[in-house]
Amino acid sequence: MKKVYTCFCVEVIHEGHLNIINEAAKLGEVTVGVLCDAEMIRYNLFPIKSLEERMEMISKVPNVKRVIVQKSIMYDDIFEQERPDIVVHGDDWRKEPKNSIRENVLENIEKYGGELVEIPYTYNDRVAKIDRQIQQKLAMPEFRRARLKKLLHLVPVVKTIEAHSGLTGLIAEKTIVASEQGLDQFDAMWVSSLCDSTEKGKPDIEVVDITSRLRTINDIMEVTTKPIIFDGDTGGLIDHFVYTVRSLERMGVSAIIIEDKIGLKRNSLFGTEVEQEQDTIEHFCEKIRAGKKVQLTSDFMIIARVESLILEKGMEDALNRAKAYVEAGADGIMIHSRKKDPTEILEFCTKFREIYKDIPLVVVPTSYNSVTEKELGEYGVNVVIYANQLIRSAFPAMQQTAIDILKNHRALEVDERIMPIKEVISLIDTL
Ligand code: SPV
Ligand code: MG
Repeated sequence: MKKVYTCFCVEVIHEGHLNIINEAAKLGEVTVGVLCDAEMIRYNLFPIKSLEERMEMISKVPNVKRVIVQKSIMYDDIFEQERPDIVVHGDDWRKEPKNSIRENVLENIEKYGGELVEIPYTYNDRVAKIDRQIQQKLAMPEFRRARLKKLLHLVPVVKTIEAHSGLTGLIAEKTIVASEQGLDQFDAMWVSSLCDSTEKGKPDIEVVDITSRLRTINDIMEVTTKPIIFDGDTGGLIDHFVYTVRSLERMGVSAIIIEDKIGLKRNSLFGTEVEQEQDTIEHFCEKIRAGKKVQLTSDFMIIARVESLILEKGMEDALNRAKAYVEAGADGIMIHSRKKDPTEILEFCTKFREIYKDIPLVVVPTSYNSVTEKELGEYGVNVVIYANQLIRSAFPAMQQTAIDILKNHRALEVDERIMPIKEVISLIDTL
């Protein structure tokens, strides 16, 4: 009997999967590799069922002889371990970025021998409906809200990118790249006060009211499934903050980050160039406690943002405040800096981790942007937020196009570098 291998990263078994297994069984004895959770996430498939449940589901399918865990989306370990005679896969992996997995299989076949058999992919209304049902489940508030806490256990660093509209939400949701190590994508979205305000042509001073901010979140939620971390600025008055917590939690937002400033809030990247007042530890702790008291689920997180380094109050102040906020019930700490190099952030992380091993740490490497996610992870960072790069890339591109049309009195000159209309209209899926 030939050893036939196929990998599954699915939540339900539909007729297309059964077809692949049945075809594989005609070629020999079938082993199915079930992709582990961490790799499912990198593949942009957040697991709804646990690994054990997925393995059990597949082991019940007729014609499956063995079920094993596949630990990487790439097949190197599988070839080394299993030496399959035949790898079977649906033929839907020829386009980017999935083609890198296909190439990896072909490279391994060249190295170890074997054969690749591709089965025509089944796509019909029934299969499409199942795909849509899974997407819908992922988008439901209960599931989306809980996803951030799950991610904190599943990935080394939660890679988070800002979204300020449905369109940027789609970019955060769907962008996926391939490298030799496998596939990669963003894990979560940051609804930045800076970008949400900028998008509306307003300064980042809490002038965009909460109703409007919630509408932005709703636009993003309509077209995405990934978890949302909301930039709650100062959180406002405590009496108002509790309502914000309730609204966000009900919508399915996973976390709010509030910063320890009071009065007219200005963007942190101004630092001490403008007047900004830090809240007292006592008052800010009261706000955290009030928020924690009203939330109804254990999934929602209130993360406290320490502005001591931004306001040049020193490392000791930053650490004291972080400790006080954790003791008041904060589910995580965000530490911010506007220095060009990450030294003070890394020092804070090292010292914080000496006290708290597990409290999530969040950073926003806008100024100190040479540091990598991996390096930050090694210092105990759990969430890295790319807070404003999408709006900063869109704005100059749009501005240049406006300038060029004005200069040329026509749009011909800009046409080459802008997205073809055909692509724009097919960018958005219809139901
Ligand atoms: C935001 O994105 O709005 C933030 C991060 O709060 S920062 O702009 O760096 O203050
Ligand atoms: Mg902000």
